[in-house]
Amino acid sequence: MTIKSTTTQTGTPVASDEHSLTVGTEGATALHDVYLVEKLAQFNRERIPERIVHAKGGGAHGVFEVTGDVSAYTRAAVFAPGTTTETLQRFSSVAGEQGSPDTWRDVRGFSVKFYTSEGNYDIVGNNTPVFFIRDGIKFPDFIHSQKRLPGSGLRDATMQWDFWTLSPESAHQVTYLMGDRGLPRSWREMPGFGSHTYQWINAAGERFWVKYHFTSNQGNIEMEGSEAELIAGADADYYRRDLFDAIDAGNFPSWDVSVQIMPYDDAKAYRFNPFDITKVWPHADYPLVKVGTHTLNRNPENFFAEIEQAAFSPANFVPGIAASPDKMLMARIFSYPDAQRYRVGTNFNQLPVNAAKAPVNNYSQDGAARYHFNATDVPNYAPNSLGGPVADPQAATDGSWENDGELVRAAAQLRSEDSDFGQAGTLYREVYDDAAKARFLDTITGAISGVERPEVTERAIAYWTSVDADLGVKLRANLATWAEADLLAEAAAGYAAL
Ligand code: HDE
Repeated sequence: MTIKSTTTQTGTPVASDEHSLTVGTEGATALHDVYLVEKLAQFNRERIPERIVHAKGGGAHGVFEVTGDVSAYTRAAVFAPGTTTETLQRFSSVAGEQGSPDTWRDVRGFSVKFYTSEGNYDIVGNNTPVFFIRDGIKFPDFIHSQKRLPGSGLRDATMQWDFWTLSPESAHQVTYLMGDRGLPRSWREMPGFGSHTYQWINAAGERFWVKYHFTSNQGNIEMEGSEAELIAGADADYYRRDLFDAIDAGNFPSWDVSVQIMPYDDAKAYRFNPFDITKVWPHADYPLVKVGTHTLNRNPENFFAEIEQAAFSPANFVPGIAASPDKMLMARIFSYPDAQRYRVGTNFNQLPVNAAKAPVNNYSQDGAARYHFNATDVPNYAPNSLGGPVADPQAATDGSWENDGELVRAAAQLRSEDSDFGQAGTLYREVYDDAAKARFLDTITGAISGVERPEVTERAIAYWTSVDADLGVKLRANLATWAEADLLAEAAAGYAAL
């Protein structure tokens, strides 16, 4: 094996990786030790800003294979019968920082990038079908309440429950979070959801509303709170390791990808607002239609290049797929590329992991760290008479829906069965069995017992009473028992200290 010479970033051989250039062996270090300066300066710049949410994660490359036929609903090439598309997936937790333990209770991110023949298509969802809020203007406040107090830098149950109980639309998602789904056994053994309602458009221009579901072929398996706490201490990277090891061993995880499809006009009178991300569409109304299978089969070779710099965005649509009038989705469509221009840099879409496999032609130019440039014979303005690329309204589909009315700042009108607590109550009563209900009660009791303002605790009891009256009664009793036990434990500790 020939050993290569170490060089500076500009290719000049370097003298040593062990000794700085000094005046004698005991003297001052020379500032013109170019390699030392370059090495330290480069090191200081290794980190880019972590994602403000979903900072801790992991991922892998994969493939999506269409097995069904949904061509009656969308003209998207990625979903055409028989199509195979390369993908990238990233999983994450939401609130913790980059080094935080994987097994802290949290919602998990579920992002998939499809490198389609018509450009990149991203589904950036979670392992829950709903979300805590329904208007993007509340997102920074919500995230602040889940992260750290500005003064102490500590996470704080009081502010979490203060925000949630003042934002009752959070009840459905908090019921998921505090239930078993808040602690998956691994990223492989959890489902994924696009969560929002999206628009599909078929070749005839007909529109449909859809919701994406990824069903794990490994099953949905969760862990107990006590086990998750132990693992959080013993192996903070438990999920990242599990995914990497499984793929490394050739044990490729896969998910069946399905959609719920709502005819365009059904949305007008549906019993729940179909564009409210705090609601699901019951499967009895809109059953799952299988589209294909997504399999992860290749680990990253360089985590930073392929996972940390990956830029997923709900703004990345392809012809045949578009947005819906979900206010959260519209806020996200602005937010993600904005975050990526800041976090990765203006030309983040030129990095290999983000670059489309379809041709990219437009009149944008320059910017920091630009790598690909338009050919010199192509003009840099449109319209032009020099044969530059031309926008094609037939090829593109913006998606559309009817709008009317004044500009307002107001909630959407409630449908016949819309309420903040209704679907949360159904989830608790009809989906959780008795054992899951008991674990749920213990989890919310534990979480609320950290609240330090009695009026917030009272509001939390009222919040869960609105979800389910019996749950409210049990919660009040459980909180009292736990408080008493804490007092007893404190008394015991005090006695032991004498
Ligand atoms: Fe995100 N979210 N989000 N989010 N989100 C980000 O994007 C944001 C929301 C989700 O693996 C950020 O590049 C706003 C819902 C995932 O790289 C940021 C709103 C859902 C990931 C951002 C939401 C998600 C993110 C952080 C309210 C599930 C990780 C840096 C309108 C349906 C993506 C970045 C990855 C990441 C903003 C709400 C999922 C700041 C403003 C709802 C899986 O742009």
